[in-house]
Amino acid sequence: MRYNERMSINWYPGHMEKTYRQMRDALKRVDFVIEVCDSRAASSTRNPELAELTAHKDRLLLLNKADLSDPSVTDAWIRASGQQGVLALATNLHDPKDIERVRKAVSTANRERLERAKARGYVTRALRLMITGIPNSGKSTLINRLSGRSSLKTENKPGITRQLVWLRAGKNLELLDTPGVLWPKLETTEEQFALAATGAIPDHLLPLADIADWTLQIVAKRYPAVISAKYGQDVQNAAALATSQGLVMAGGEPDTERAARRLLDDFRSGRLGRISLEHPA
Ligand SMILES: Nc1nc2c(ncn2[C@@H]2O[C@H](COP(=O)(O)OP(=O)(O)OP(=O)(O)O)[C@@H](O)[C@H]2O)c(=O)[nH]1
Ligand SMILES: [Mg+2]
Repeated sequence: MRYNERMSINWYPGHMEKTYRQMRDALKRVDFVIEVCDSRAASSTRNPELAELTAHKDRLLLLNKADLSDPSVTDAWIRASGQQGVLALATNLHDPKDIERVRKAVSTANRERLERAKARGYVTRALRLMITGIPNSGKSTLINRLSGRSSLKTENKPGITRQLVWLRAGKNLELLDTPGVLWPKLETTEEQFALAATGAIPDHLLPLADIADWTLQIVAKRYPAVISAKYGQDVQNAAALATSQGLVMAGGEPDTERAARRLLDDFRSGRLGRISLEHPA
């Protein structure tokens, strides 16, 4: 079955609905929120319901996986976020320097909180920091890095964390890991494919060849030289890629599925170069 433009995906497992309720409750005790999105698709990988839920809190946005996205586009997203009043940082969570930058931003927010508390004569306590974001954006990785331990399970597939978990990091910081949450209905084709291409929703929700075709089309439009440089030929879709790469099935038919998998693996691992699928308006 090929994808029909009017189809909308409904991937809203029960734990996501429960997570919203638990987050709303936990927010009463939270001082600061970090939202983690994917810098390769910094519009589709931000959940508007989370922005609404945390609007009254001090917030920081991480444009994560910045090692895989186009640096100039990521800079443009940082500026766009600043104009909307939300401080944003581009991060590669596997780079200790970036973890240090996040730590500094959190310390600055904490200092302001402590000064406010002191002025009112309150006894100060550890900063309570909630990490939010859509599935597979890097939330648990961030907490593992900030706490210097690997207590949380992380994996390059969506839906790994299923429960809210508080962790202590030293005497000044408490961290709350949350399961990735989406919204009940993904409405637009662009949004669905951007989430699929970046691995925020499971691959089986859409035909793999369609995810690859969409990705190829965006890459060709925004980075015209990349496809021919990588595969030796310009190809418009997964079927053509299969033919050009000699990926054929037993009967001689092009193995579109294998070609789609190869293209997506190359994109997701950065072997196509640093690519941003979405640019600010
Ligand atoms: N290349 C790259 N990979 C990253 C970065 N940050 C996290 N990852 C990888 O992204 C994958 C997902 O990370 P997790 O920390 O499990 O993501 P999560 O947001 O907790 O996901 P859920 O629990 O499913 O919501 C893992 O394979 C991480 O190693 C980054 O900055 N760059
Ligand atoms: Mg997680």
